[in-house]
Amino acid sequence: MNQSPDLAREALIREMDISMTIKALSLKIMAGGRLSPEEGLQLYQQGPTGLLGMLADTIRIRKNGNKAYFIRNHHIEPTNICINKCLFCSFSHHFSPERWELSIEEILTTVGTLDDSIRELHITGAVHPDRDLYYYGDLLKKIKVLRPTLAVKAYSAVELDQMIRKAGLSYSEGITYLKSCGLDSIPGGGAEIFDETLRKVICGMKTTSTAWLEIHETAHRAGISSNATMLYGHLETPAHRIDHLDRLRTLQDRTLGFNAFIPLKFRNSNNKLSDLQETSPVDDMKLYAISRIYLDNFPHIKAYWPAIGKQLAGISLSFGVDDLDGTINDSTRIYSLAGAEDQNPVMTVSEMQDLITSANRIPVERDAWYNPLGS
Ligand code: V47
Repeated sequence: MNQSPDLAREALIREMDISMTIKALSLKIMAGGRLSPEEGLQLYQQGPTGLLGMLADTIRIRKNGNKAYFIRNHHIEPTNICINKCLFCSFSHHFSPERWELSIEEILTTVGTLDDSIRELHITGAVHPDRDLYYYGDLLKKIKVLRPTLAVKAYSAVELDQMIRKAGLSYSEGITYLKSCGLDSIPGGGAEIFDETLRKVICGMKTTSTAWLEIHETAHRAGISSNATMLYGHLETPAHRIDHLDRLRTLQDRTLGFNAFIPLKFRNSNNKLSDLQETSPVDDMKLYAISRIYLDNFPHIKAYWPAIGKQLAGISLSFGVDDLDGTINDSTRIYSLAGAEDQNPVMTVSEMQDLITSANRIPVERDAWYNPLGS
């Protein structure tokens, strides 16, 4: 008699040569249970990568079936001039040979050239000392006049923190204002690592962890959804990673406002942490898997392929990932400056579809809210 895939996987877990603790935790996940931070750390540190991949895959199927999403999108990075001095950053002008500052007119010229099939504009960059809330609000308004149906995902919590505080407003007032200008959602950048001691070391001048979480919570309550990220592979420990995931899961329990979690692999070129070795692909996949397992209330786990390369992004579809971000069209510099494989990140739609199909998933083009688009 044919067993259901879940029963077959449970039987396999019972047969595996692993400790009783890891077996019990694995069966708990198969039964739909939630891991405590201690259990999450145990499974992450002691569970074999293949087992974690299988558990993550089970959760992925339950949440998203065999679909793997992608979006046609474009990035705008308005400036690389930054008040922060993060050790991992290869983007800000302190370390880059060139500094840039796009004017609103220059950004609008780019937006005007975008093909109608582009669904989402991702605007993020550095924290410029002179630009303010009204400048960025004005930019949103003008984009919406030019392209009313283009979804705008803009300004990380770090950028929002600076512009809203500078305007003397509360987070709620600032976000409500930006929403009235056309803000649709918020990207997940600036989360880095939430542990306060380590955060002080790698990005001590940046928005605090508490403020990052508060800004996202405020946005969710204002009807603006967002993403979450974690920068991993620098000085953090497995316990720091689980702590980061736990703070996100706790917030998501309250608001359900996060769409996707995106693990961001630290790349070591052209920054103050360049002597650190990068994580191995196996470490990367194990982290993707534990993220899918631990964040049981996040609908999507996204692989940002410019950060890890196309090949590994394809493999990540077997470690809990159901979203490959976008076509991008060579519009971001954050990862090329940090030494990523694709110095000019572009993925055509057919390349994306082939990558997804070759991982035995069904490619689904989506809009900014994960609604599938008609084929
Ligand atoms: O916050 C900076 C990271 C982030 C490096 O929400 C680095 O859909 C690795 O948040 N090595 C910005 N990472 C990018 C970001 C993002 C990207 C794609 C999609 C979304 C989304 C958000 O990039 C920063 C930081 O964590 N970063 N420097 C580096 N050397």
